Amino acid sequence: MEFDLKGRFLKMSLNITNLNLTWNTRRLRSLLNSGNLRSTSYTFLILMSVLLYLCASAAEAATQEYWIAAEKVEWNYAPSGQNLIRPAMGLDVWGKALVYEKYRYIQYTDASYTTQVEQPAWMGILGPQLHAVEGDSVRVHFLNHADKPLSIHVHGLQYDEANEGADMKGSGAAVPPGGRFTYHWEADSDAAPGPNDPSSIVWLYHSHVDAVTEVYDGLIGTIVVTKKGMERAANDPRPKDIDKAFTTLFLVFNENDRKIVKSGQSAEYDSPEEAEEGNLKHTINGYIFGNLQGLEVEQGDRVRWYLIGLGTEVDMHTAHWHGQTVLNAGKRTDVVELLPGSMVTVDMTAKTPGDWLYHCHVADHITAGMNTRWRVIPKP
Ligand SMILES: [Cu+2]
Repeated sequence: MEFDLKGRFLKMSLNITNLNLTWNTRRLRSLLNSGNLRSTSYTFLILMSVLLYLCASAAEAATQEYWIAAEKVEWNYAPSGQNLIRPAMGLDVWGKALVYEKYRYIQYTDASYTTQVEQPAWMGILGPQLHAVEGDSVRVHFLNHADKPLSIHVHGLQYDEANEGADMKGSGAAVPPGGRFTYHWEADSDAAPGPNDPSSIVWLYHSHVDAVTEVYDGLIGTIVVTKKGMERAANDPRPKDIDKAFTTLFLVFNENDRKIVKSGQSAEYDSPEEAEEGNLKHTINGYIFGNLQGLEVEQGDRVRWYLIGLGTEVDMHTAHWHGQTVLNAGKRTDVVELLPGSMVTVDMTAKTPGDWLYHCHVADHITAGMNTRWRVIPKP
């Protein structure tokens, strides 16, 4: 079943206009017959204005279309096998097992689901970042390539119950293995940046059949909504007032009782307590101890950071940049608090060249490897 709030609205308007047209053609003829030319011109002008307005609205309303599959993957929390922040300390108990069975959202170019859309390295485990401009419709064609029912539930955008992707409401709430569903969302004004927001804001999407399990599976992505008029071009919904954007997810993946595919070093723990701790992967975008790579900007770049927090009670994170402050809803800081489910968008202009730490400021999380680097390359 397809449901499109905006499409329906436009169709209804056009139908009403058609009725008016019929009515007005008749009226026009009778007016012409009666010789009342002033009224005729007036009616004609109104009619043309309505038609022009409707054509303009139709041209502006874009539909952003995406093809996303859920797939089973092997995920390595530290592909380098090293602690890249403090090499001498190693990966400690968190390095005893590194590769786990996970699920991911993978973007494809079209309905054939044959050509994957490449993602930059810094996105890590995140699913594709979707984009829309305020007023756009979003259609996500979802194919479940995995082995259990999954869904896509989006935050922030407008949808009806059939497109909630959760709560056992219709076939979109649990797409079976091999099944497909097209989600219809509206990036209306309630999904767009508010008065204290920058020109674009970030929203989460994730699987919501068994939401807790599926977040730990890795089925997490984001959608960015740009304020109307701030898009780069008609075919580029990204905001035009920044040079670079990064999205970072702070999440302690709980791998206890999950399936380890391959042992990173030696999965033999000294005690059950150590095993339990070792299976808590304190990640930024699914990587620990500096294994998240590619957060690079040039000196002078206007950089936007979309920050996401997810998880449980241990997931009280404080994202901290060395070397640069950020503007958070008009307030200056270099630490941003993130609770599970948080979505925060902050801006900076990268001033000082350097190889800077970017880490969670919670003491236990620093020890467990929730850290990486972001680099400011000097302008030649
Ligand atoms: Cu933390």
